Amino acid sequence: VNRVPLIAGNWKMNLDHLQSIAFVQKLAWSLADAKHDDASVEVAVFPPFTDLRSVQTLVSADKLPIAFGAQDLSEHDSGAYTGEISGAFLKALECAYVLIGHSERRTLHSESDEQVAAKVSAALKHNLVPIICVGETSEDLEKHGPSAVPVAQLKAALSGVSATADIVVAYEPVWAIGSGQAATPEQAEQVAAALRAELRETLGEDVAAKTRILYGGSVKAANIAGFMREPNVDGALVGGASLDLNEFSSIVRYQK
Ligand code: G2H
Repeated sequence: VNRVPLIAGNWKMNLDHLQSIAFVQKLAWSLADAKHDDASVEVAVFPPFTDLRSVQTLVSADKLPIAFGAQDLSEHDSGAYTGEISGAFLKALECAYVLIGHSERRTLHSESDEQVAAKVSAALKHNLVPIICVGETSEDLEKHGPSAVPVAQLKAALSGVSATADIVVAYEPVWAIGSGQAATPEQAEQVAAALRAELRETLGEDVAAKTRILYGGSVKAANIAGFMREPNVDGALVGGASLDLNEFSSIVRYQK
């Protein structure tokens, strides 16, 4: 199975409105300059909710080869949920993807495995591709070894998922996020292989073979190639380095 690599930029709550729009336009120019082929590497950005409409307008008006998505969604469809954004709203904005269960959501907003699973189901119901984020803390790593916690998180997140679902998994060790201390490609591969085995067990061979597994945590232009050489790593979820156009463009243009 040929899995098209995905390079995804998680902007978190960083770029303001004008910066977001300028970034997408410049990224498009940079991809065009480099004769980027989106059939060989898919590029996606994850702006704050408030910039999704503007990004959609820009991308659709100029048919830019840039996918986009939201950083979170509500597990509910509609109703009295002040401040929440539903999958239906995101689909109406033509989002392709939605990040679910990023460690910052799990930690700072106490998102449980159950809530992550409910959000995954909500995303699929609205035809959004969930990017299911999993990862262990350094204490987890010491106590349980490299893949136990990410695999358990994935298992929980898949509880309402059917064997035909279109999903992406992102392995982001918490100790590597924003720390400058990325995992080694071998560490990423070891966990990615365990996550693929879990997909095989839970959803079957077809989903396991087609699902892209990303590595995230201090990815930059200088280390992307090593991750992309690993057979079970199919792309990257990039935080800090996705805010710098040259750095992000270089990541997209990685050479194995
Ligand atoms: C992990 C990652 C992006 P960074 O949060 O999701 O961020 O690349 O800054 O470690």
